[in-house]
Amino acid sequence: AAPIDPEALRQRALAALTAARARTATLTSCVDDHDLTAQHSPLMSPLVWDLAHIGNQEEQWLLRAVAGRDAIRPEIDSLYDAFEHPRASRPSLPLLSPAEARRYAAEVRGRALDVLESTSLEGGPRLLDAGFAFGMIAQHEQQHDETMLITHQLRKGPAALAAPEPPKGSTADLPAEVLVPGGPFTMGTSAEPWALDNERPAHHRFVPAFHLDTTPVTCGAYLRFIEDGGYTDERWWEPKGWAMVRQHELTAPLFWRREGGQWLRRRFGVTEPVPLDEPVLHVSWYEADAYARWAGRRLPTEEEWEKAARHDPATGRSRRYPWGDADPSSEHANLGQRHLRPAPAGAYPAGASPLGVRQLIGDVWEWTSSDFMPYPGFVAFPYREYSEVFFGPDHKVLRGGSFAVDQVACRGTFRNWDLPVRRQIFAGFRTARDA
Ligand code: AVJ
Ligand code: FE
Repeated sequence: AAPIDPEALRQRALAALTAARARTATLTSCVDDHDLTAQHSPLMSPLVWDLAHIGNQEEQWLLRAVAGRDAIRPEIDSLYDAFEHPRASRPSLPLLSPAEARRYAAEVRGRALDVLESTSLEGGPRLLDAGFAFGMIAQHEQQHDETMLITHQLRKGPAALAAPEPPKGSTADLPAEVLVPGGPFTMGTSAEPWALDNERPAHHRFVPAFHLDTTPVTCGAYLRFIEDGGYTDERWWEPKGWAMVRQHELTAPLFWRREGGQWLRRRFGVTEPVPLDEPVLHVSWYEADAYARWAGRRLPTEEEWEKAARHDPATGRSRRYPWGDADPSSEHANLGQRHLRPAPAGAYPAGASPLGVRQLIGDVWEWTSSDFMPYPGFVAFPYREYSEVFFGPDHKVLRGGSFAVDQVACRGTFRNWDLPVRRQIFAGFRTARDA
């Protein structure tokens, strides 16, 4: 790939940081101070914690690590260290108030932009190469913007956020599944300048032929699983998933409820009939896995997902996105909290892969069958706590990003992970079968 002009990189970093802060501002100004400091779920931090944590990470990496500055408020570091305090305990910490957190994040940002202006993005230390540290911090803020949107979804009370409807879509003229031919492909990347450590390095994998759903599984399809007694039939469930279903008496995805013979779901403070043509959302890995088994299918592996998303059969090359190497536009994918819900299955024809797979990027995170493991040649960078400490059989990989993810933190190689019991994240799935 051609080297990127340093001035263009600087502009790209500035744009990514600015977009992230605009989203953070919306998510932390649409509710009052009570809602910013309250704990809306033991699974989540108070919104004001995310806000100051965003500023603190930016200070640690852009002001201290890159520019060698002293800490602005060294006494707050431990409050905003995600490993020191579990989420449920964060409301009882002496956190910065909403006004203090805003002031702190703004002060850090002002100084960080000075650093961006005065720092060379060519060569130099690896942390700065191609503006990596700035890209990493923009991604970090956008990841917390997704986390904060999850907190908003868990918050009781009337809607505080609004967005236009996503584009329409239909599966009427689409095949149910696509055959991905067997053969090698290049997984991961060594070229994408802002790719995080767990996406690296590029390496070859042989993937046998398989069939993959053209679109994510819809609420309508998932409803057939429910109505066929899926939640009461132990045959479909992994033992730990079955135990979860029994213990919590699960009968449907999170935020669904049945009333007067109708399935309703609550979405950002608004209750509506379950939209049958929309990808199902708020299911755990265990539910996705059980649905797939009920359907006589299975979840795709992570490498199957990435091959479907990136492999170009015409050239044998792995591309950045299903549609090619171009950055995502609003024609390609439902990203960036532009719409606060997934688009119907079959939307975004311009975002299809060469084989015709739709909506791999955006809409809903897609559970894969794979454990979160390092690629051969993995090197933790720049800190072990981003990825390395999470590797192992406890976490399952999710791919493709949701409507809540910004494009800076979403690409064909991007890997997300979570515990298989998690349901509050914006996750759905699609299914596969051996060819
Ligand atoms: C990659 C989404 C699992 O939110 O725990 C944010 C991202 N890491 N701050 C998370 C992250 C540090 C991470 N996930
Ligand atoms: Fe973080």
